[in-house]
Formats: sequence, structure tokens, C-alpha cells
Amino acid sequence: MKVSTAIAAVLSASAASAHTIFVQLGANGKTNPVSYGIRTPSYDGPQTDVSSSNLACNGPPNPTTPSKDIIQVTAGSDVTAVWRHTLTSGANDVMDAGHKGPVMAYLRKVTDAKTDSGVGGGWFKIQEEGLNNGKWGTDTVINNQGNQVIRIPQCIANGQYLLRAEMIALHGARSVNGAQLYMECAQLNVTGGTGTGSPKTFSQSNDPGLLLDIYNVKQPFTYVIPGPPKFTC
Ligand SMILES: *[C@@H]1O[C@H](CO)[C@@H](O)[C@H](O)[C@H]1NC(C)=O
Ligand SMILES: [Cu+2]
Repeated sequence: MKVSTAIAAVLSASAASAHTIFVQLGANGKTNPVSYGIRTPSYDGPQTDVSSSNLACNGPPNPTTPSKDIIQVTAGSDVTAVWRHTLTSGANDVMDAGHKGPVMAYLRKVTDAKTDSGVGGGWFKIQEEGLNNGKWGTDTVINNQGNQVIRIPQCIANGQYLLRAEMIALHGARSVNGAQLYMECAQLNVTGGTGTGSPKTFSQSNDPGLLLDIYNVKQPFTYVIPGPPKFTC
């Protein structure tokens, strides 16, 4: 569907004030409190510089709060990353619906999840949703009360991890650094993993999926989700 540039401009203008934060994690049958085991920011704005190390776990100009907690997670189970407009928003205020783009989740094995910065590679992707039949990953999360369901692979090694949940809004992506990237890192301790898998890991990269005009793209259109291929056991 082609939407006129005028309408697109209105959409992006109205969308500017309704950003989003990964505020809490449901794991092992329990929804943890907001900011428990997650480095949440006090401001909900995006990262836009795709070469910045702040893309790892968010950071300046958004002040992020360190967490002293670690969330216990069983390998092979689903966790739920909960997204909200602000730290105090309800389930009907996830993100402006004009924010359209892919949703992803990554893991990084770390020695100490409370102190690891997340910067410098070591990440593997465990969940992704791009564009399917005109519906974006962000639409799925908004329509699911802000819940991003992520399967923790059964075959990973036990131990501490950072879980990075990410949503990308492409309404401004027609210019360089116009995509809005939202991410936070949760601090996990994984048990029950078989340790038989050996995920190939990646650092961040520039992607064609971050520079495109989604309102005027030539149809039919296949969206390539940023980042490496998804790891499966
Ligand atoms: C991780 O889980 C194992 C097994 O239950 C436990 O022995 C260990 O103390 C936990 N580590 C952290 C940091 O929670
Ligand atoms: Cu926004």
C-alpha cells in the first residue's frame, strides 16, 4: 500500500512524542516488577546513531538505571518482554501505532550480567519479526498489549546472559540515522540448558533495513530484518 508523503509526514510528526521502553520481563511463570533486572532509562527516546556503542544496551542521552537483580530463566521456555510508552504506562499505551518496523531479541553470554556493558560483539539473535502481509513486528507487539514473546533456546549453555529486546521504528528511515531504535537489556541467569548449541555471535552492523522509505517503497516489497540470521538449536 502506498501512502502519500503528506500523510507520512503527519504520521511521523504525531509519532514523535510516543516512544517506548522495554520495562519488565515475564519469566518462569512470573511477571517481574517494572525495572526489575532490566536497565531501564528515565526517558523513552530512541537511539538513532547506528554507529554508536549505545545501541548495545541503550545509554546516553537516555540515562539508564543499573539493576542489582538477576532474573532466573529456564532454557527452552518463553519469556515476555513487556513494552510501554513510559515506565508508568498501562497495556493500552505501548507505543504510537505510527511507529512501524521490525522487532528482535538477542542474547550475549557474560561473566557478570550486572556489570557487563554489552558493548563489543558476542550477540546472537533468538527472535525476530519483520513485515508479513503488510503487518510489522511492532504492530504485533502493540496489538498484544506490549508483549514480545521470546523463546530462550533449549540448547544454550547455562549461566548469565544479557537479553536485548529491540523495536525499530522506520517512519523516519528515509534519511540516514532516521530510524528510531529502542532497546533495553535484561540481566538473566539461565538454567536447564543442554549446552549443545554453539551460536555464532555478531557485533552491530549497518543494515539496508534501517534506511528506506516505507511509505513509498516499490511493491511488491520484501523487508530484510537488520542483524544476523536468527539462531536455532
Ligand atoms: C544461577 O542459577 C544457578 C542454578 O540455580 C545458581 O546456582 C546460581 O547461583 C545462579 N546465579 C545467579 C547469579 O543468579
Ligand atoms: Cu518515537
